Amino acid sequence: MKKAILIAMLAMPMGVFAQKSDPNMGIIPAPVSVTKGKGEFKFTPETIVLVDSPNHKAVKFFADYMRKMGLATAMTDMQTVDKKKMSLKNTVILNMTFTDDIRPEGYELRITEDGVEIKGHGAGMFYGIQTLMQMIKPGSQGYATIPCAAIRDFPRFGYRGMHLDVSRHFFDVDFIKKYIDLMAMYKLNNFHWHLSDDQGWRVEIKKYPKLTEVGSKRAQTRVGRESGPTATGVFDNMPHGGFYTQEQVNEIVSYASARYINVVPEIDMPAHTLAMLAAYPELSCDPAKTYKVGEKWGSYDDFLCPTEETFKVLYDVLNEVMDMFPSKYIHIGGDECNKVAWKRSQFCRDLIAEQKLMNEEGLQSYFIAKLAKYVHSQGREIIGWDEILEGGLAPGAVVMSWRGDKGGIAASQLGHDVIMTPGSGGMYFDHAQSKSAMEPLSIGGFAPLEKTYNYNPVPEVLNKEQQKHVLGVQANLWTEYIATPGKAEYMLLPRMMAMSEVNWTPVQIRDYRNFAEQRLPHHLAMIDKAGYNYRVPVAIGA
Ligand code: TNX
Repeated sequence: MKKAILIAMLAMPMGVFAQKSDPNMGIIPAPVSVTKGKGEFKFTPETIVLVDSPNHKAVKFFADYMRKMGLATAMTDMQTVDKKKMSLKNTVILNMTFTDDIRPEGYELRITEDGVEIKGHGAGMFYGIQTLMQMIKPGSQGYATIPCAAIRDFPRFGYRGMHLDVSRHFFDVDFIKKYIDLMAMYKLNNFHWHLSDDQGWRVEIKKYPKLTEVGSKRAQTRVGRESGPTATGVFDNMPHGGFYTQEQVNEIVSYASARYINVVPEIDMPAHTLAMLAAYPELSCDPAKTYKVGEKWGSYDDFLCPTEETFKVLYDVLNEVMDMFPSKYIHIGGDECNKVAWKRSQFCRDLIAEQKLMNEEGLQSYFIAKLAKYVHSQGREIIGWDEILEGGLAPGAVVMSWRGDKGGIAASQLGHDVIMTPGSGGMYFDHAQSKSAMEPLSIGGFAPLEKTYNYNPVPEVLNKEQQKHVLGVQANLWTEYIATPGKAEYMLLPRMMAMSEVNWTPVQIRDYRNFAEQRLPHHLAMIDKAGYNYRVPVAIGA
């Protein structure tokens, strides 16, 4: 049934989707302002592409894309042409040295029958190119058409994030690049890479080789649900592992940077650290115990002990992480610490008394504050999950609000920046997309496309000043029940497109029907052609 709909859809000519009645001309995320023109620009082998900054990375990206599409041969440096002699007909101009006032990351795109011009600096130029790419209708070799329009555009939020958990299941470098490609298409600019957790440590740290030698491998994985009527308690008997070398990390960081995407690394602490303890038990509160990399999901009672020795190791690890990742933000986790190991530990009880902390919550806050202080001393800022509010926020900490909006609200009222990523707001892409029995196994929770689309990231209770602390929105893809690239893409798409619109498009323009009925089919066809898996929304509301 689903397949039949998809085939029928893909069989339709692309033009059908960019109908006249669609005010957004098929573009996702919908631009700030679109004025449709008459007619179209015809791209031919004679079309000249004029650029004022030939070495700029956005230009290089465009050149690559055009080559792949079999269009335009070369980018011509504007300085080298005599403008007086040249007719401006049949040209595409990428203009980065203009004086008009364009918002950060914004662009202007004009398409007439005579030519195309994009104005924008850096990221803005890149996003103008992304929009243009969505509008190009390929013809035969060397030919294409683009409908006439004038578009002015800029994002609603500066932090537009997509997360991926590579600890519960490892995904290789090729997949990470494919993931980043999608983010670029939808104008997302922060890739949150969840590199460590109980079930696997995934990044090479030269000073502590056992983190990957031991911590990146688990002997088996428990399959099926953890609890409830379908819980199995059965293990698959299959070793699972993998990690990224520092070289591979550098490759990913520069691949992302060429697409104006910053990579935010996460080293989750103090809990979710069983893989670390398996490698270095001396970092735990009970070093005599032996620890195994986690083989089942959920939380564990063992995690890092806040000794000076532990902090020394963590600072070393963070040093290597900061060398690999130029990101202003370093994510230190902070979630789901049940404090059990600390309650059992005499050392922790003494530390609580010595530091005059209230209790274990105070200890969590002490722990995060020390990490924050260190990261700040290196000129970076920390992000933590909303549990870092408990026992007091570290100065300058940015909060990721995942347990609803309340953490985000509290943090912005305290004057801290926040990133909204609530499970209850449709931002957990490990949740099921429909209630159909056909959906693959997922962690539980329900996040249909429309819910993601309609999420409001700026709660009304915040006043104007507090609202400014909402840096943007992120969706998370936790991979307990996602073991393959195909399933990851299925869970990601098309919800990521809806999330991109929450991040980019002014609220007044957001319109779910227009998104789902008039624009989405064109995008599903595009990603299908690019080789991605995705869920086909059967009908509106499905
Ligand atoms: C909660 S979100 C977690 C993750 C799980 C996720 C599953 C967060 C900070 N912690 O460890 O993978 O739920 O949805």
